[in-house]
Amino acid sequence: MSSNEDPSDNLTVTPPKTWATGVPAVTHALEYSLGQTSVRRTALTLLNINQAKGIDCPGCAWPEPAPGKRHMNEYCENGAKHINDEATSRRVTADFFREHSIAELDGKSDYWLNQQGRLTEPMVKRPGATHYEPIDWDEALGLLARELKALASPDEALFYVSGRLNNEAAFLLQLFARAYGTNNLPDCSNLCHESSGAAMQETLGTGKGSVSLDDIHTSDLIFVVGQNPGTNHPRMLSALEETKRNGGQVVAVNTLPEAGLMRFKHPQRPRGVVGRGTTIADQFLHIRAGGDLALFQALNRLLLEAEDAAPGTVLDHEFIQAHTTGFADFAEHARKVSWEDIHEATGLSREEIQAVYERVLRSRKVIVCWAMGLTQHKHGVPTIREVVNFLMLRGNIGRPGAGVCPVRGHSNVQGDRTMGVWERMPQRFLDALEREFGFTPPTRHGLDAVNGIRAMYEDRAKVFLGVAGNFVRATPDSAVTEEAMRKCRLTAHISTKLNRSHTVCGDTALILPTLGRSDRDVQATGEQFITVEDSMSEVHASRGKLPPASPHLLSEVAIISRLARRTLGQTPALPWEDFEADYGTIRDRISRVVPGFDDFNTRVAEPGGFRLPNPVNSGVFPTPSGKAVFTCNAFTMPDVPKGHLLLQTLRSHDQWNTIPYAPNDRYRGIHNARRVVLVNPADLEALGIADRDEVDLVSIWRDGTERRAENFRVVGYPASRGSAASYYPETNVLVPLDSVADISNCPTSKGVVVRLEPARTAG
Ligand SMILES: Nc1nc2c(c(=O)[nH]1)N[C@H]1C(S)=C(S)[C@@H](COP(=O)(O)OP(=O)(O)OC[C@H]3O[C@@H](n4cnc5c(=O)[nH]c(N)nc54)[C@H](O)[C@@H]3O)O[C@H]1N2
Ligand SMILES: Nc1nc2c(c(=O)[nH]1)N[C@H]1C(S)=C(S)[C@@H](COP(=O)(O)OP(=O)(O)OC[C@H]3O[C@@H](n4cnc5c(=O)[nH]c(N)nc54)[C@H](O)[C@@H]3O)O[C@H]1N2
Ligand code: SF4
Ligand SMILES: [Mo]
Repeated sequence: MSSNEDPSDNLTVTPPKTWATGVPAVTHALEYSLGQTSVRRTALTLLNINQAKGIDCPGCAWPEPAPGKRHMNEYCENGAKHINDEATSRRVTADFFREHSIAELDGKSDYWLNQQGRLTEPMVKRPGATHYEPIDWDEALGLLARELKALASPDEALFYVSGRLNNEAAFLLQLFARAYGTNNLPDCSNLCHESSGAAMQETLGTGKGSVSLDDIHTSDLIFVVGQNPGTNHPRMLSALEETKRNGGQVVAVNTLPEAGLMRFKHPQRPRGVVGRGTTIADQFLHIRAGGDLALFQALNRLLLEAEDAAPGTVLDHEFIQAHTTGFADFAEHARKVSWEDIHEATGLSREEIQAVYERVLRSRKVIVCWAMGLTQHKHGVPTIREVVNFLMLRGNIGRPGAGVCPVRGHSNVQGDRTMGVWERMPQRFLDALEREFGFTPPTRHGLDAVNGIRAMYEDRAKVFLGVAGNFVRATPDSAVTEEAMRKCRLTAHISTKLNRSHTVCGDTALILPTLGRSDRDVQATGEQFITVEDSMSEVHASRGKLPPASPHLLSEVAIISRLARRTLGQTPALPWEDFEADYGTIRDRISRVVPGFDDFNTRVAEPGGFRLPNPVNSGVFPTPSGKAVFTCNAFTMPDVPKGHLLLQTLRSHDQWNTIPYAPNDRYRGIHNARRVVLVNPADLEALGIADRDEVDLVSIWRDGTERRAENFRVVGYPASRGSAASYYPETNVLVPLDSVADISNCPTSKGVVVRLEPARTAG
């Protein structure tokens, strides 16, 4: 893949930062925004972002404070970059596709493709053609409908959704897929928080987090585990600052000493501009990669032993008795874990763990927040189950200031699931669809992202429709995935910007350009708004403010409605035309199908919207037994042969998922290069590799296939011993398709066994 990258190997390295945000953040945000668009459009987007009647930030899923408590600038550096990357004034036109063949575009970097600007009209690549050519909407959707109808079975089609898609369009897409006859609805959650959902569904009976922003503010102790909020959820730092101001404490657990976990300078407060800022982590645990299960098991053992020594003083027996099952087996299991193994797995000393444990004992209200550092490991699900055990021991579920907090990625990734985008929606949801729309949805579970790739590779799936993402670059084993896509009869993408999924395509390919969050959306009945659900289950409206990027764009709702009509026909039960004309009619349907959405149209009109109830906060655990479940989680350590490292593939500060904005990672001190691998200097010495050596990353896997990512610069960095870190998506080529988390099937993007070899070719 090296030909796809920018020749930007002008790597300079500065010491990692020990604080996040502050004034440089504002400067960088404005620099990127003004590089994309005018002062006027930048001002329009930034004044409206995250305001009660404005545009929901298209970045991450961190919630906004209640309407009365919002700042005038309720956004972060990266939120400003994300929205102006969409609001860019640059345009990709039919001329552009005439000038550049698909092969030529495929040779360009992900960065370059994105920098070309907004897509402006529908395009088609016909079988055997070398270029995309213009096609009108009618013909494009007719073509797609014809291909869908020609399949031997609806299960030969895949409908991929990423978390930028709004609720209304997501509801329609799953409705269309199921009315057409398949549950093949892979989504970006399959690659992201699937392990969280799997672990919490089993133990708590619900896949969603239980805490609100108020809980964060009033908690006594917050764990931030396997997460880099300074880059990926920047306004979480303002929330943690408030926790600290209210006397709460923070423990950060990470394989890297991320700047945002250390100290935060609020860019919009005088103290943040001139002062030293706020210390975020009271204690930092520099854990070994994959060691978190052992850490929480160790804390659980200490709590159980303390209870043995002074019965009735440590555990919340009332909670355990009233609301849980499986305690005795769990306790017996957790008591057996040995300190030797814990030390080996975590790299932490007994004293460090003891100090955390004492903080836990002093705290009445504890929250654990986590993200990809837990979910994308082979034992991600058991690790999160052990986190649930830990919280339940002292009754830290379902009361104010306490609970589980999986911090979601995309702004509406949680909402898309609520709307039914999941290959295995429960039967009660399918029954509700049947009651409302009068057809019987298929009950056989559909394909997730990894199984979808297998199906395309093995010619079992032939038509792929992707909405709001970049499937080819988001998924593992790039060589395999690319071949799988190229085998399809038809690949189609509803997108705002050009990306690799448009250049790696099937026999026929369609680019269906659409409105973004920031664009005004006017339909037959007038101006429309859409809705989203954030990481804390707050549902609210978002209204685009800018003139659409092109007069030829259709909204996602319009594209999906028209496609559905072309494929299935318009019936009184499925009035696609009405849905397109008035999104309020979609919300009426949602209110009758999806629990918690009664009176949707009225309630979402309130400033700030409404919060979906989480049953665990009312002491209800919708598991089969009606109780929360303690689990026994086998103690696992990643198996890394001598001379190898456990590589994590993560985000730099200057990218949105598969899309790099610039080759910089300011907080980690990496400038002008993305093909770098961060390794502990002591590991480098043991491996006989020098700082700045040029290496290939070679991943080893049981199938014997050699997966290689070429020409990376080694940077000595305080990564925990035995681990390494490189950016995604350049390293996806190294993640074997079969290397997935147990139970959740999430690719192990944070646990890839690699060795560093001297570069085969000069970069
Ligand atoms: N600016 C920006 N914001 C984003 C995104 C983006 O691309 N850019 N993406 C969005 C999306 S979709 C998501 S899912 C989130 C992702 O948010 P994060 O999960 O913060 O994203 P990653 O960059 O993958 O970082 C993983 C973190 O886990 C740590 N880690 C890795 N392995 C381990 C381990 O074994 N144990 C522990 N304790 N820590 C470990 C890494 O050092 C790193 O700090 O961000 C969202 N927000
Ligand atoms: N190795 C490795 N792989 C990973 C990860 C990792 O940490 N390591 N993280 C995984 C995670 S957590 C996730 S969530 C996935 C992300 O995977 P995806 O969500 O599939 O990827 P994105 O990069 O967010 O998709 C970007 C594209 O979305 C389109 N887009 C943007 N806004 C809109 C919009 O409003 N409407 C429409 N229709 N299109 C829009 C644009 O065309 C843009 O090019 O990647 C996963 N892959
Ligand atoms: S924290 Fe997330 S949602 Fe908030 S402004 Fe930043 S990127 Fe947007
Ligand atoms: Mo994600």
